[in-house]
Amino acid sequence: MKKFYAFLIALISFGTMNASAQTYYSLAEKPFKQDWNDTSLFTADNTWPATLSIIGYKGDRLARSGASPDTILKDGSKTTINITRNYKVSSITTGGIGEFEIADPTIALLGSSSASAPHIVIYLNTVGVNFVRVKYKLRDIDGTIDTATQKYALQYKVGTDSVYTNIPAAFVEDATSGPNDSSKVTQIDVILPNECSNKEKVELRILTVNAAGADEWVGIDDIEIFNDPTASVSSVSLNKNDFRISNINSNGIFNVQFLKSFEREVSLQILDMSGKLIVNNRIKNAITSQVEKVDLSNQQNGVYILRIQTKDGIYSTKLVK
Ligand SMILES: [Ca+2]
Ligand SMILES: [Ca+2]
Ligand SMILES: [Ca+2]
Ligand SMILES: [Ca+2]
Repeated sequence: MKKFYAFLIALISFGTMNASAQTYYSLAEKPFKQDWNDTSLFTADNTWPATLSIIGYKGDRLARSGASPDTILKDGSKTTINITRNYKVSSITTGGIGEFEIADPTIALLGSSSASAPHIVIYLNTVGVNFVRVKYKLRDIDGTIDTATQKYALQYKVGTDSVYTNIPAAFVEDATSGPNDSSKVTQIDVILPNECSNKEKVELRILTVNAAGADEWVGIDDIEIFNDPTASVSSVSLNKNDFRISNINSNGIFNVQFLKSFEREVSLQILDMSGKLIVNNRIKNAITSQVEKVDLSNQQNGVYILRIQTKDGIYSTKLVK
């Protein structure tokens, strides 16, 4: 019996050690950047150096074939850790995660029956950071005859959360072109929800699922994650002419009018300058001319941030009450 308890304790402490061994990259110190252009980062297959603060998983049995990755929220950290180094061509058909030493080096994911939901997890410490902005490129690097509808999702998990939360503005319906084409690049640019701010442990997951038919390799490249302290007008990726903001009375009632229609869900948020979320509206179908009222009449006079996130990017501006 004693032996059994000793074994249990050993198991528990091993589990704890394992978890704490991960390096949560401190964004307060400096921006996180990874372009994979150093082709000597990986020194062994299936090993992700702790200094990367990224681990790739095969996601074995995490999703059924053809599922949409935004619906897969289960943790995948018990699935196989995977990276195969030094690929030179995209004709490789082994599913999982590859390091490609091509003209612009990158890591890339390929779904398959065994790699049912390949993904990478980025480990972050956001203490001292109010606005976490995340940018990366999804690159079709697969110029073979293979062609699939290769969906991609971005998700987050905070602290001891057991499941991930999906970020609709970062969802991609198909990151690939083809057959016989590898030109498509999709730029993702989102600011994380406020619950990801000021946390010791934030896990970001970029995931695809084994698609119907022969999957295509998609690179996850030029990853940049940084503190965007004011989320100011200079950092927008949407055209300011897509919106008309009007202050309809001095009590802090504003109208936000959409001057174009947006596909999928749009989020409209108001934050104070400390990053606290005051208004969080999710708009299912934003259509041209639609008006959303924002009521700050119960708030103190001051400067607020209006942030609109769509699948096409972010629009952000200041509101003064
Ligand atoms: Ca690169
Ligand atoms: Ca290499
Ligand atoms: Ca392709
Ligand atoms: Ca497939």
